[in-house]
Amino acid sequence: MQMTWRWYGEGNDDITLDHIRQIPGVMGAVWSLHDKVAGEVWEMERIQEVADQLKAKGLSPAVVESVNVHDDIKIGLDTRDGYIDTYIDTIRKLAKVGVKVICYNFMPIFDWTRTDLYKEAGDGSNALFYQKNLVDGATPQSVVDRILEGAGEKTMPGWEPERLAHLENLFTAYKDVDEDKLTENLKYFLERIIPVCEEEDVKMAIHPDDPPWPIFGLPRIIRSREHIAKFLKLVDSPYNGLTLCTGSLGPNLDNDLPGMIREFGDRIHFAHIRNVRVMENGDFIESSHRACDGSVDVVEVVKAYHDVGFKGYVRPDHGRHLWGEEKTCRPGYGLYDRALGVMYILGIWDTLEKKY
Ligand code: CS2
Ligand code: MN
Repeated sequence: MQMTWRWYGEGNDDITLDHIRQIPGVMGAVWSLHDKVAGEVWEMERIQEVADQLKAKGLSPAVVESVNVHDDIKIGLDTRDGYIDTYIDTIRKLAKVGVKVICYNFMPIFDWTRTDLYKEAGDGSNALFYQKNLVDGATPQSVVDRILEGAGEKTMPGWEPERLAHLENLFTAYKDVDEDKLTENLKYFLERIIPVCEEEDVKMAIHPDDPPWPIFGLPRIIRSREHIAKFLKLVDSPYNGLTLCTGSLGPNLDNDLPGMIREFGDRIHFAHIRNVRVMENGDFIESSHRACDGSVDVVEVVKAYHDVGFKGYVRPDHGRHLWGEEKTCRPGYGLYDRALGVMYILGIWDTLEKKY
């Protein structure tokens, strides 16, 4: 496996490339043009600029997370073809600087959803938290308000205030989109982009839904073994693959994560490894990567990757906020707990490889 680290870009992340290159084993930075909204053109000069910054520090630019998909594509509007053309243009440009994997998601309106960005964990640290009854019994607007208030000045992918200002219109636009329709629209998108990916040697890696169940009546279609098996058949090409995120699939305890890795291993291009502690009432908090701290058996997860001979990219997904860093870091993206996560994952991997 090839260890990477998510980086939000020069001037947009208080963790610098110099910090990142000092974390053992990290060979690449997972990047994006974070100021771009879904559907916008990515200029070649901007892409080249980031690739050069990474290469200057000895880091690979091979993984981009995310190139976001415009709502018109997910809803299936006539305007989708223009947005798909733009998406294809971005794939071709990214290929030119050595990008090999593009992570994206196909969740309507909301990306990952939490009710508290800084839940006290009891030891002075805090972490992202999901309280079920606050979503089940609440309006979408109240959840948006909670998240945007918690984020303060920081921008968070998937939670763009400009887009979410039109929440009611977005819900109206999605009113006829059920699971089947969303799946059909995903197939339409994939049928156009995957041939280009094959030509350019860029692998698409869809990110699972987080949390792995429908919220506010919106369909979610990448959230279980069955959904993933169906997704992979929509376009049966190695270029149509997965970002297997244990933290996103993990809150549903029925999801057998090592089993999924063994079954879908050759279609997993990007592994997000993270732990969550699921409580009896279904609430969950993000915990340290250590297996005994949460409900995801991270040791078994890494073992499964080892068993299938995983050669793809991996990153520690989110981390807790430690030692006061929540004052400066983006929610879930502090330095310390993710760095500890890297070391835990590599510790398991090296033991399995006996490369020491
Ligand atoms: C990420 C997602 O921070 C996160 O939870 O894993 O925002 C992820 O980048 C997207 O869902 C993928 O498009
Ligand atoms: Mn993830």
